[in-house]
Amino acid sequence: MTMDAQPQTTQRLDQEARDIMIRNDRGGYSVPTHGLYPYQWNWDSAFAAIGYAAFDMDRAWIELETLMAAQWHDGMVPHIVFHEVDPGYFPGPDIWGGVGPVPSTGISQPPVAASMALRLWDNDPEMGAERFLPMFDGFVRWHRWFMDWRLHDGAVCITHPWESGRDNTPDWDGAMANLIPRDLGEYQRRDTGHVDASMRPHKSDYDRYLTLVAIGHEARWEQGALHASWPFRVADPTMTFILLRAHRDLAELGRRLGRDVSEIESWIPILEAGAETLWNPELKTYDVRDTLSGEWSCCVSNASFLCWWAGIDRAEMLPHLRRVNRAVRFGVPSHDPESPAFEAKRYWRGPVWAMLNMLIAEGLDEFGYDDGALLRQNTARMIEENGFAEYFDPITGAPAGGQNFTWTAAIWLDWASPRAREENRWAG
Ligand code: 9WN
Repeated sequence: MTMDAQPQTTQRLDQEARDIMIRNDRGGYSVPTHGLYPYQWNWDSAFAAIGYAAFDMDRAWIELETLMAAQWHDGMVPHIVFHEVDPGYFPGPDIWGGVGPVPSTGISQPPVAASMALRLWDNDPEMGAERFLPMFDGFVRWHRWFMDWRLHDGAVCITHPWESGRDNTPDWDGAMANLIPRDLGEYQRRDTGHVDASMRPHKSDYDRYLTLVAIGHEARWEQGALHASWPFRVADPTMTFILLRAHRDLAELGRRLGRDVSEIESWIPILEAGAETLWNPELKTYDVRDTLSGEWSCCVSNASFLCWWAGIDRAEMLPHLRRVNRAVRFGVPSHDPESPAFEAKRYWRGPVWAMLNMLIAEGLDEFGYDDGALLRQNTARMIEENGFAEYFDPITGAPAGGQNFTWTAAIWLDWASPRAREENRWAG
């Protein structure tokens, strides 16, 4: 762990981060990066909003408003909103067949948006009520959609690896192996035209991703029909911890607006109990469980460490965090470096993701652990040395995936930059 950057370095990186966000702004929504991801992604937008808040508060709110405008009739807020068709990304709107008001995918993504909205309000006390009030009911309906369609023993499940945002983590290797892919014929991936294939999921993963999309599309994404027969259903700490925190933050937003928050409050103990069903007693960690086979994944991932963000402090987790971080130069690796499945450059099978670091660190701060401040410094150094990459090799820090990435720039502006820590009351 290292000292903070010099003021000139901070100024230069603050400017660079703002420039990236402005370049990735498509007018009302941000793309995660030019080329590789040409649409609006759900949790990327939530993080983008807090990045904008560092220099353009109005634009920050607009990011969330545009996302919520894509909400489906059943309450779901989609994982990708296809505002303008771009052949550079596959699978596009025709393959997904989303049935919302704007072309979109048929699954959701980790609902960090309410937590980021609370952060916007704290940053913008004068306009917070006015900007959030029109969105409040939509947020409640979205959170209710998770409670209606994604719970298993109180833990939140994903129905597609893309729903968790951690596409190819070893956490679902078992569930993916049990999923029989369809014969999809020839299809052309676009991601490997932008990024080296060694940093991306395998074709066998894509065959399964697309199989799930085809099943959903055929059923017009009608949750009632899909629920019983869906062939991939995995209880996930990412979703469980992030939704639990988001319920707490949405309840706070509702209280500020003078709204009845009893329904939201009633969801909190359900997820608290659900989170404990993700405790793997042998490995002594929060883990993923395949609800179809009942099997544990037996993985320590960066999502395991979101417990503090959710308000849960479990004694065994801190030694795990310190152990995995000791094994790398830049924490938190997305998969345990001591596991044979660890791959330093392959996407969610090892690399470090700055936005998960922020959630982990802030949770640690809230429980008074110095590890949060150390993680912030370590993340800042990783970005100073390696730029605003999509993700990073935890051993060398080498930038990986897409470059000039919106959420890395946003996390820098809101949290990792030494300037942010001085300006923002929430920074550790
Ligand atoms: C599929 C946009 C998204 C992130 C995800 C990340 C990656 C997409 C892909 O990019 O997923 O959703 O095509 O690989 O895994 O977390 O939201 O940045």
